[in-house]
Amino acid sequence: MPWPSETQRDTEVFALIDKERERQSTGLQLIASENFTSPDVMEATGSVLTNKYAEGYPGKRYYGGNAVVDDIEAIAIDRVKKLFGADHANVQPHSGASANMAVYLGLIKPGDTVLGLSLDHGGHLTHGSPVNASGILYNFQSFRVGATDERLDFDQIRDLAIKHKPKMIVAGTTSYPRRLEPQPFRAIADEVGALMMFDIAHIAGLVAGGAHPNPVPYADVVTFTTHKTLRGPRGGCILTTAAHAAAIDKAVFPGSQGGPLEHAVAAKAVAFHEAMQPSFKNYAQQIVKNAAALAEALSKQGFRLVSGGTDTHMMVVDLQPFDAELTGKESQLVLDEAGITLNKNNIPNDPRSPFVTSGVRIGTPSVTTQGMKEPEMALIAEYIATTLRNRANPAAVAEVRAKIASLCAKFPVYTKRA
Ligand code: DSN
Repeated sequence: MPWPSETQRDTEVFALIDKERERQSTGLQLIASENFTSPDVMEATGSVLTNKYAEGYPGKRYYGGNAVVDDIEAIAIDRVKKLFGADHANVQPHSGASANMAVYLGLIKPGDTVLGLSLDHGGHLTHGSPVNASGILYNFQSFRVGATDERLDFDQIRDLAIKHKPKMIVAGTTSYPRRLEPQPFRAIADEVGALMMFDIAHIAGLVAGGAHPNPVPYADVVTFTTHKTLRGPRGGCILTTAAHAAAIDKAVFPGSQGGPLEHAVAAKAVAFHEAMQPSFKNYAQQIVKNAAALAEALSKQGFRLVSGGTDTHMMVVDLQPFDAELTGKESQLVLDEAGITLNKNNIPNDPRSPFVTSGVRIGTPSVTTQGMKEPEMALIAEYIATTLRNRANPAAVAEVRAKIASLCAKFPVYTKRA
C-alpha cells in the first residue's frame, strides 16, 4: 500500500480545512492582500505537478521528465508578458518577498544604497526594514508620506535621491490607498542614474484589469505577488526589460531558490488566463468602486480615512476620531468575533506601536469576487461601526455576526467543495 488507508486518513487536518472553509464563507474577508482564488487555480495548485523537480528554466533543466512542465512554464511566461506588456518574465519566485530579494541580488551589491517607502508609512518589510534581509544587507534610505496630505511627496523623494545617490529606487506599497504614478519615479531615477524597481504586489490585478496605471513601460523591474488583486495562487513574479533578463533569472535560480513550485507556476498560468478575460476588467473596476463606496460610508460613520480616501482596492482607517480610546488591536479582535476579518495597521505618524496601532487596513478584493457591490459596502460600514461602538456588549456583537452570516449566504464563493 503506497499511502495510508482510508481509515488512517488524517482527519484532524481535513477537519480543520473544513473549519477554515466555513470561516471564509460565513464572514467578511476584508484583508486587502487576500482574495478568493478560482476553483481552476486551486485545481492546478493541488495537481500532480507538485511531484515534479524542475530546477532550471524551460529547455534548460537539471532533471529529466520536464517536457510537460516546460510547456506549462512557457505558457505562464508568455501569458504574463502579454498581460503586462513586458519584455521578460520570471514566474518562479515563491513569494513577493523572494521576488524582491532576487531583484536586489541580481541588480545591486550588498551595501549599495536603495531608496524606498518606510514600512510605517505604507512600504513593505522587503523595502528596507531594519529587521529584514533587505535592510540588513543593503543601505536603505526611506521616504515618508507628506505630513498634511499623507500622500507620496515627490519633492522629498527627489531631495533624498539627490542626497543619497541610490543605485535603485523602489516604488510600491502595501498600505497606501492612492494611485501610484510611475512617471515621477522614472524621472527621479533618471536624474540620479538609479535603477527603478516597482513592487505592484497589491495592485497587480488592478493594473492587469486597467484600473490602475501600468508601470511596466517605465520601470527596469516590476515585482508582484499573484494572490492579491490578481486572484491567483500564492506566489511571486518578476517582469524585466530585456537588459536585465539574464541577471534576474540567475538571481532567482540558482541565486536564491532551488526547485520551482511547478504546481504554483501552472496555477499562475491559469490565473493569468483568467485575468486576460474581459470580465476581469469589470472585476478590477468594481473592486475600486467598492473601495470608494466603503470609504465614503465609513467616513459617514465617523472614521477618518488616511489621505482622505482611496483610489485603489484599499483604505487605511484612522480610528481616533471615531473613538480616541479604540486601538487597531482591539478593533481587529472584536471585529473577528463579529465575523469581519481585517488587520490592524499603523497610520502615518501613529502614536501607538505596530502591535497596537491606531488604525485598520481594509480591502475590497474578496467581497468583490463574491459579487458584492456598493449597497453591500454601506452595510459593511454599518456593521463595522456597530460592532466597534458595542465592543463591550457580546450580545450586540453576536447580532452583527448573524447579520453578516446571512449577507455572506447571499454571496456564496464556492458553490461546490473547494
Ligand atoms: N503581507 C502582505 C500584506 O498584507 O500586504 C504584504 O506582504
